[in-house]
Amino acid sequence: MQILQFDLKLAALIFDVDGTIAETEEAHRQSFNHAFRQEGLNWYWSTELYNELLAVTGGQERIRHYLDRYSPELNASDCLPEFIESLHQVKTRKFHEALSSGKIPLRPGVKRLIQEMHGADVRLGIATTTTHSNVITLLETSLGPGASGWFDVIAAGDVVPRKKPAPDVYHYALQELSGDPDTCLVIEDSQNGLRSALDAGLKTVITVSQYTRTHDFSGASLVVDHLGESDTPATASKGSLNTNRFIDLSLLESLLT
Ligand code: XBP
Ligand code: MG
Repeated sequence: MQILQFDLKLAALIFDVDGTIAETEEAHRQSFNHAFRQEGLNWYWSTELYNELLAVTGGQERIRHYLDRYSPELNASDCLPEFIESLHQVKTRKFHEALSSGKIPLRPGVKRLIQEMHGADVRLGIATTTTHSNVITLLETSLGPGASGWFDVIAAGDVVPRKKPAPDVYHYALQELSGDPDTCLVIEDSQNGLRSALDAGLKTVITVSQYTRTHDFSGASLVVDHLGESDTPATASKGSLNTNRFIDLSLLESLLT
């Protein structure tokens, strides 16, 4: 008896933001340090320390984790939540300046793949722990005015109670896309993001980024250095690109079966 193998069509593609759409974490780190200086704090997050702190997602949660770890005496203060929130607002304003300067380019293949999905009526989503306004500024600056409207859902920051690696943000994005997990895929860059997507039942492609080269990507359907362009081929460190030089709709659909 012949078993019919139906090729599944991709219904939705969900992108992570930081490290996936663009290499933004270095700008985040510099924005945090700007806020600390501006508020008269003698805190400094080096790249080595930031690499450790990135295990905690969410900028406010990261500041709180830093305090717990390095200045626990400050935790007694009962106005700490307001202090952290105002410090994070200073940081976010500085990060918006960095995004608006246009100096943070999209990673290879991101614009090409988003445009291909848009043209093929594959629904687009965003699932990120960063602040919602950061996403809008990044998309409108790098893809053009109105580009955030190409996305059927932009699930960001505090839209869910628990940030990555909890699956909440991917459950939320999938619900908003009214998608079937079997016909949706995720593009991520980090271990926390991969855990979040997998625990939401979503197959995931990893594009390794500046701060995630040593992460554990067990469970990913494919791990590549970037999404690739015709003149900048992608390289897979897990899984196969077949004869493809870059990630496109046909290769993504081959991962669904
Ligand atoms: C990465 C994060 C964010 C950023 C900082 O988000 O964990 O917290 O590091 O941005 P993702 P905020 O990879 O899920 O896009 O300060 O706005 O949180
Ligand atoms: Mg990320």
